Amino acid sequence: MPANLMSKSKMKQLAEEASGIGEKGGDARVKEVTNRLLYRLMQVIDECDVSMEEFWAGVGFLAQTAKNNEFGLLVPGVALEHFLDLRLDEAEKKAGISGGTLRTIEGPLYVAGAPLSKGEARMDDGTDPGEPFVIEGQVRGEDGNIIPGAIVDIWHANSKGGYSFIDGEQAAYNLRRRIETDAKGRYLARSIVPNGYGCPPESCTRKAMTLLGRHAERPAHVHFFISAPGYRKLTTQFNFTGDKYLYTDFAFGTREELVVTLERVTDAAAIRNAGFNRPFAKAKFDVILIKERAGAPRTEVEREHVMAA
Ligand code: MBD
Ligand code: FE
Repeated sequence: MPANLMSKSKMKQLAEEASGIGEKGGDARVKEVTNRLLYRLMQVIDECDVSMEEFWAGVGFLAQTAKNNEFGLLVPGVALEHFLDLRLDEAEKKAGISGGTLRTIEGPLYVAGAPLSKGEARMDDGTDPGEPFVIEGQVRGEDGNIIPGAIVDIWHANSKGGYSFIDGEQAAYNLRRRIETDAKGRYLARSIVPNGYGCPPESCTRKAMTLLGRHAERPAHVHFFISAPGYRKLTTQFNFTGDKYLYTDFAFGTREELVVTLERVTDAAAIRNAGFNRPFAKAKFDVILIKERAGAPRTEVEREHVMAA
């Protein structure tokens, strides 16, 4: 069948009717977004001459993605989560907000309710054979003021690239901690160096990436939520210099300002001081928060989060 069989006005009329545009009831916001989505979808079907078989294969793919509870993975894979970040960056710029540590995607693997401690935390349960890791930094405001009592919520993968709760192989809340910054605004985490995450072999997301000629891997990264009273909540991550996938992250999370060079510590006294029994890696990740202000776009994102039992 040839492309462009349909007139624009016919597609427009059909999308409007299906979205209840002429009806009194319903939700105006839902109607508007549905109408625009449907009209564009009809256009794409017509322009690309999508066959019935292709259309239903697409429906089947989305159904399987939902069955796998995998939309949280597919969304960053097709750059939409990063796109939402870029829009929020622009909205902040428009509101006169600049400076502060850059945001980047939350991703689908956060688990709420991690253990909370003051100043420092040991994040791993001691069973991971990976390289010991110290993550430390200071939380400050845009004027350079230190922020004691900020909550630094950290989560990352193990040395196999797996997340506790999600992979079903690790203790509850392993590699997930909340640390309250000390009187000098500092936090310190003892952990193990994470490996990058790869989408599961049978996942719809990996299958989609393969069809797009892309890989389905993330570089190693450490996730953060940082919050403090009176400040804008920050969602971010850091990556490591030299990572194989640093600039081809399938989830578009890498930002140059958030790449940290790991320091390798081999000195015996320093190893003992850090509470380890072998050489370790150290990352310094300081954070600048922006003061909350009236009229600024929200950075606290309401989305579904699981809690480990
Ligand atoms: C991750 O660990 C992640 O952070 C994202 C965004 C997607 C998949 C796995
Ligand atoms: Fe992650």
